[in-house]
Amino acid sequence: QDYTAIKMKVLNWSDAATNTIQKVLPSNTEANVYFLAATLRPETMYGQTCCFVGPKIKYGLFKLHDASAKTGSDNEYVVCTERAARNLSFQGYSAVWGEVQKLVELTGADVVGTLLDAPLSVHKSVRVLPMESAQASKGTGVVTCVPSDSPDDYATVTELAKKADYYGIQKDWATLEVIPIIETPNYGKLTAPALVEKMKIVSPKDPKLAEAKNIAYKEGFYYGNMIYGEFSGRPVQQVKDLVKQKLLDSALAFPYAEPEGIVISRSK
Ligand code: ZZB
Repeated sequence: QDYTAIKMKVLNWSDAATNTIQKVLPSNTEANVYFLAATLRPETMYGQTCCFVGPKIKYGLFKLHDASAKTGSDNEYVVCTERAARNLSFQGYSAVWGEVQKLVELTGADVVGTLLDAPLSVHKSVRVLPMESAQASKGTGVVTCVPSDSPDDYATVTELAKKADYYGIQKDWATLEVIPIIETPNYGKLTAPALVEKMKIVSPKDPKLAEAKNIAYKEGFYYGNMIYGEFSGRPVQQVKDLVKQKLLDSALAFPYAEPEGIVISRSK
């Protein structure tokens, strides 16, 4: 699987993570830390409203080395799963090939509430929020949330807003405006909310979400037109690579490949 790894820069750590981070990265080190989200849909980045982590998933803070010098300075760190860090180390993103440099371990629950800058998003900053269905064994374990075009994301933010107290978050972290960015002939300007409603999906655990996701992928890719941003008016098929390139050129993202069926990590 060829993902685009999106660098969502930390602006302000959650209370629970602040001390841990201070110990390994004192504030005078001027390090840039990013939550690293793997996406297959770079053209939707305009609509990011939050960043999901699995509350029980173990993440690490890893040193990011930039072989191509394309990812910016050499004082960069990423939050992702150890498994993803290992994959990154085989793709030229660690100082020594195949070796990871872990500074500290964090659980998803620790980082909920962290404030991030989401590249290209219409929203100035977004929060890290819990997603029970986030998978540790896929991508980086970090998922950027685009509720306009991802049914899973829409179902999850709806649930989080409804039960903010239960999830230990502030309601307004989950209620950022859902911006129309892609129009599809069958589902209009907000494909994911339209699908969730039409298929009567009421929870992020609904098994119908798998089918909704497939439909949203196909509709968006084959029939979607951009209605937001500098490529507005053009088909998604044309724009996908242009947005990706724009992110790569500005060092806000880099290519991240996931070897299918190959287990590199020794941890579970
Ligand atoms: C932004 C986005 C916008 C995404 C969209 C999808 C959609 P796939 O096809 O199964 O490989 N994702 C990435 N990693 C994880 C994870 N560890 N756990 C749960 N979800 C994850 O799925 C790739 C997509 O699943 C990624 O692309 C990411 O969400 C999510 F409008 O990034 B996407 C119709 C989907 N639309």
